[in-house]
Amino acid sequence: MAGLLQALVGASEKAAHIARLCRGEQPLFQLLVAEKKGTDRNRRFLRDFKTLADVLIQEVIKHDLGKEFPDLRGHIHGEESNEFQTGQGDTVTVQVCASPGDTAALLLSVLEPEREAAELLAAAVHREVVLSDAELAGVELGVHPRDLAVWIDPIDSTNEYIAGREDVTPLDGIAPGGLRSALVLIGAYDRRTGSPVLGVINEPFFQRDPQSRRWQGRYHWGVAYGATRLSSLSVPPPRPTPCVVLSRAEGAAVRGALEPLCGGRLRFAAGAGYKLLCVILGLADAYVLSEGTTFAWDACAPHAILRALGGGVVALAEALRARREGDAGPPAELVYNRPVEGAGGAERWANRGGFVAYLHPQHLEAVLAALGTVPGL
Ligand code: 2IP
Ligand code: CA
Repeated sequence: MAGLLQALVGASEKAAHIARLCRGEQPLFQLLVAEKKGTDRNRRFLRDFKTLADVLIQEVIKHDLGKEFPDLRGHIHGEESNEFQTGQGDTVTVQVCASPGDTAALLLSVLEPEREAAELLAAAVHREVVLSDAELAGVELGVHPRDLAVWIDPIDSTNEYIAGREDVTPLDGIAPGGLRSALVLIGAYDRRTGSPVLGVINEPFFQRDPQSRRWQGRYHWGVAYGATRLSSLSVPPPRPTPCVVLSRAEGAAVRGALEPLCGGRLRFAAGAGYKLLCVILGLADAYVLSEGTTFAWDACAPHAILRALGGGVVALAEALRARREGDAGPPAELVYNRPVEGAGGAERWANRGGFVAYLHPQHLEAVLAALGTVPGL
């Protein structure tokens, strides 16, 4: 099916543009912040935020993909609900309207009295993205949209996006936090098997133009369908001693078990998507997460790219159980079409039991062996 991957990339470019626009308007940005409530709360954070940018970006992606590929309608899911609570306590359903004027009017009901900001945003929502990417234009896929569904994380690492630190120095190429870790993630999975098939990661804040000081982005994509493996990236070589990236929230037992394996090369970074990207780019050899604090929308797109490059994301608790039971076969990968039984809200789509993301199978095996003795895992 020609055009679907290009459409995902185009949607991610539009999303990245909106993400930059919202950060560019500092007084407006303050208005955009609303607190997450109830079951949508990610239990890790005491205060978790969603922004109008988040909600709007998700709706734009849904709208644009659904318009071009009607077979996908009803099968595009995301982290956010499109209900936005205004400072006055009203609920506004954020959506893309028929014209930029109508969209601006809807956005103004949230942003009042910032008319100019609402109009800027509406223009970005209705803008047509033209990609000039010859390699991407040449990709033709043998997969039909009616067999696929989509997970969107409109802005992963929302906390870093809101805090907006621009001066975080990378360590061996890995930024421990800051705007660099805010990413747009769009992944398509096979509706029947739940396997990730197409992935796009967009980095809206990749670097600043030295002259204009404006943020410039970049994107990466991957395809893993049947025997087809394609990516905008090539496979980085494995390090003899692996480098493992972790969340700062990871506990002492996991850190302690992995440290000897890495010869001290444990790295810490914000953002689930960003840590997965570090593995994709070869900045780390594995990303280990021991808890169910990420969701389908965090992992689907990066997972498709990892598969395109010969790696994967395996369910950690399940893999360790299988190894303990003497099963030495390839561990089960995460799937994206199966909600957690008995769970409600965001928890339905939690990656329960954690995961290991890797590029080279020998690193996966080494990580599983190191974690095999950790009590409670
Ligand atoms: C978050 C975000 C966090 C991550 C968490 C994700 O998504 O990526 O940074 O925690 O697991 O669900 P950590 O940084 O400790 O890995 P969002 O920002 O979209 O809520
Ligand atoms: Ca996320």
